[in-house]
Amino acid sequence: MSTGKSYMAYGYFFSVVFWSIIFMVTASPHLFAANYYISAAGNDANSGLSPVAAWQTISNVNAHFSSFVPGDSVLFKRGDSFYGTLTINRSGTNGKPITISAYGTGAKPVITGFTTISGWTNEGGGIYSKVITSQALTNLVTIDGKQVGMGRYPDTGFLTYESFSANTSITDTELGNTPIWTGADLAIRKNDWTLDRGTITNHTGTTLNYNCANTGSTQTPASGGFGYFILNDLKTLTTYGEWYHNPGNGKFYMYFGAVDPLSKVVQVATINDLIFSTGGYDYITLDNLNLTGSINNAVFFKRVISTDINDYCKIQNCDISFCGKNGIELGQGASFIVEGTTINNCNSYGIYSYYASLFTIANNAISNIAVIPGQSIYSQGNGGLYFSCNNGVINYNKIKNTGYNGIFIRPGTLGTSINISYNYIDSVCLVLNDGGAIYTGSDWIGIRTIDHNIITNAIGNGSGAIRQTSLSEGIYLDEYASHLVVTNNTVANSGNSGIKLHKAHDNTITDNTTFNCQRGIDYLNSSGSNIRNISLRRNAFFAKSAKQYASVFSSVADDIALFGTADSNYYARPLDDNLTFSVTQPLTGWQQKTLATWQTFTNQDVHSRKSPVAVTDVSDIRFEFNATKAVKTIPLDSKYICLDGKIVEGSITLQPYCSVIIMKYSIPSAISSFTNTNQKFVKVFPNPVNNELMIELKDNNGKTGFEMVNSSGRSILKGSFIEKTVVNVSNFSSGIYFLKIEQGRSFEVKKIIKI
Ligand SMILES: [Ca+2]
Ligand SMILES: [Ca+2]
Repeated sequence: MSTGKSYMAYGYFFSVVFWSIIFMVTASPHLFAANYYISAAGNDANSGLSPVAAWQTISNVNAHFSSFVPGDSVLFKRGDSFYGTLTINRSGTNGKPITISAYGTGAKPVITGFTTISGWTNEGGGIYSKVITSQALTNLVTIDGKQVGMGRYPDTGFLTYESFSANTSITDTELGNTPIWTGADLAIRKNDWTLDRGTITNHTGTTLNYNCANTGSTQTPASGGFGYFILNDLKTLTTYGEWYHNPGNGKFYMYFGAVDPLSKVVQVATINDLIFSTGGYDYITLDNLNLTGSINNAVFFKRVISTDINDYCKIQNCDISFCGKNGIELGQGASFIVEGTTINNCNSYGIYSYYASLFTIANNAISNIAVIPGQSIYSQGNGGLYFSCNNGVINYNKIKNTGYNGIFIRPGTLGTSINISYNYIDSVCLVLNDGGAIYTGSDWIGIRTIDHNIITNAIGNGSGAIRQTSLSEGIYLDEYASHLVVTNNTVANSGNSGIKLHKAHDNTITDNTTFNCQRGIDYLNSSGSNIRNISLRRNAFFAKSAKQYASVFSSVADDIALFGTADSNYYARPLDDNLTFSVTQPLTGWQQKTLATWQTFTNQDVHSRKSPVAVTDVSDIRFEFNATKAVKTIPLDSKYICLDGKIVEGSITLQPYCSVIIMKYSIPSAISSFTNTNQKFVKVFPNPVNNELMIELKDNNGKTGFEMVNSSGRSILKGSFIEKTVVNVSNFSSGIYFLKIEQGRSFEVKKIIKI
């Protein structure tokens, strides 16, 4: 970058003149905690000990860092911006962390790795270039503050390879001899959940040889027929904003076409990591910083060896954005805390950690993670949070727009308690398939609790895959997932299922609601490992469309009835509340079942129910959720009925992280379908009534329920009869009541006046 040289010379000049002063400071470590101030208008020759004697540069902070003592604070001036990597190589202690924070007023101080490009060279053909100084090949570029992906061919979508050889070559019969793509990169979809990156080592005819040394992936494609595209090559620059960085000559190229490059602000990340702990330093706090523009991570606590851990590190109230790899990467550490922090526009993960324990991830907002296909340096995964962990809490986070999973939890070596609760996750699996908003697998020793999360729009993306349709789940307990308690969650609008169990065992699924998912609950035993000991109780699986299933059960063995226990669930599809179960097993093949035939088939779900009412107009179905910490009141435009039959009107209140499904409840003014379909006639008299109300249903031979509801929708009295009954209403206060007479799915409502 152009300012780099003068900056270096300046630093060198002062370092010669003032080195002895600095030496005195560093040579006699101070005993008491101090604040060090850094301002863009400061001077590295200053003491740094007050705002008027502020230092100026990150490199000067780095020069002093190893002499900091526990309790020291490094304070960057608000409103100012600093370029470079702050390197941590010193620990704080319990109660005396080393803190990197802000002073003054205004916007958070910015630590940036961005170089703003000026002085473009016109290369012709709409392409402009600039030699830049960068620590590595960049992986993050913005135009006017908006991220743009690396140049690619084709510009959108995928080419298709018909065949492959191991993890070394693909053959695409449509691929021509020219241009020669040797040296370019390959983004290769190997299966539903993997978009790998490789380097093309040879292009001959229709075959591309490649290696995935950079991602380290050894995965071979699942089959021919998946997609790929080419990137990281100057020849791919054909549409506005596409870029290529040639690390060999340092040239950065961008395609502008007819657009004037001077009219655009182009920023290129040229620093690997912005806050970098070399590994094994404890009690570090990052507070109120704006970290933006890294080739790799904004914050990187490196794991050097298994014992070299980063304990008690804390990141709070920071804004992290535009990271070529992860927002935060924690190699290993205990008692790791990230709170009140925003993380946006990262190519791999918002927060990525392996070997984390006793961590807390709370009240963060994480969005636009790994949404540019092929831009991640990981072969798979890529999403909001990734934790390979032992103990931890993930709550009150908002995660929105992720390429793959929202939250991906893997058990650590101990596998003790993990609590994922009160998170709001929206729009996941925007690039890949076969993932979920909350995804986990593997046997687990402790308990994983997934509680009170709100999940919407697990979309799923099949482009470049053979299966083009969505395979995206709200809560996904994948292979061997065990000892999970999934409770009080809401999942709406999943491309595939609300809750999916794939070869999972020993799990408890209670009090969850799924709405408008292709499959409400989905059990899949795809191979030998059986699903067992699943307790499924008090959930509501609500299919909004007649094309959706409330539940889907598939097994390669005839063991569906052995999957576990189930009861007191709602399997509701009010538009067509009949064959709401899809059941597939070898013995009987694929069958659709009603709740009744499902009950007979499994001997489960004895007290489970369908929708209390039928719905003909889908707009009469209303789904509301509350993904905030405050109680929410929702005004109602009419009377509605809840799944449990309760009538609500005026308004309803929703507790935090809860949801409700209600259906418009119009009281029929005349005789309902009951009379029409059953050719029966209900007689209710006298009306108006004073003491005793007679209800008669001639030639009736089945048990028929009745319910008296007052004018505000409250149920007053319930009972049943066969041909006739007498209801004593003498204690009722005067007014209007509704008498609902119900047999199976048919019902009739009569208006009764009590005098
Ligand atoms: Ca092809
Ligand atoms: Ca292109």
